[in-house]
Amino acid sequence: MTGTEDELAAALDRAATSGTAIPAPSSDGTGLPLELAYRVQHRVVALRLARGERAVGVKLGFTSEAKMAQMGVSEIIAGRLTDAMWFGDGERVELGGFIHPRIEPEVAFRLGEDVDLAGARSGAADIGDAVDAVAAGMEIIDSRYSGFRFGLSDVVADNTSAAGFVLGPWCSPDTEAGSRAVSLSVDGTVTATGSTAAILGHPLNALRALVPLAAKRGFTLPAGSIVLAGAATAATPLTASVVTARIEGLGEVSLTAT
Ligand code: OOG
Repeated sequence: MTGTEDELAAALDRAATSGTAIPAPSSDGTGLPLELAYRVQHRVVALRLARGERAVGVKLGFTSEAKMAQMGVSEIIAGRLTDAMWFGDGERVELGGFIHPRIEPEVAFRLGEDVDLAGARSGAADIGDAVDAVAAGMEIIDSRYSGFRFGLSDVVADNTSAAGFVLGPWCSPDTEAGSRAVSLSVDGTVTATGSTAAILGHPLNALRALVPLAAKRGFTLPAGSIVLAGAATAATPLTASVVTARIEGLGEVSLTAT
């Protein structure tokens, strides 16, 4: 990578706010250490928070084989969600501000209590016990990199392509989220199907995998945090259409892209 952490964070922020892609930092062949990539991500998120956005949760990436295969990446990553990314169920989403958005179905958890990452790291508590609600959701990803092409550290620096999300009605935390059929449809045509079992065997395993990652990379998980467990299917390009995700037992969620 050429340039400093601050320069890369500023370039990623400009790319997001202007809807103009930039080359991935690793494309110059120099590489970007993962540690540094998470520091860039923190700066990118800090720029959003400085504009008045509020941190509302965390998203996981590459928790399924389908996603790893689609993007050629094989390690779990995490990024931050803010209130500005949050669309209401059924809401209209303007595509104009995005670069090349894609959409994917997600299982969402809500944490009812602060997660003590130091304690959790030593295996003292199961983060699953902190979940107070679960829902079907969708995530809009929009890589700030040209051609949606990147290496692992590049996408971490780019806040893991996080660009938007929508949540369906919350269900009881006792609702079984494992081995549930998942589908995504665009104007009524199914574009992706899968099972929540593809998410590390069970979406709760993704939530558990977040704990050491969050502790290591300086994330916090306060009460009220939303956690997107990562897509069970490959992502679908988001074009002007009505998109609906259905997760058996959790219900459905939609948005209208225009
Ligand atoms: C990175 C984000 C991956 C997921 O659910 O696996 C992700 C990307 O594919 O651009 O959000």
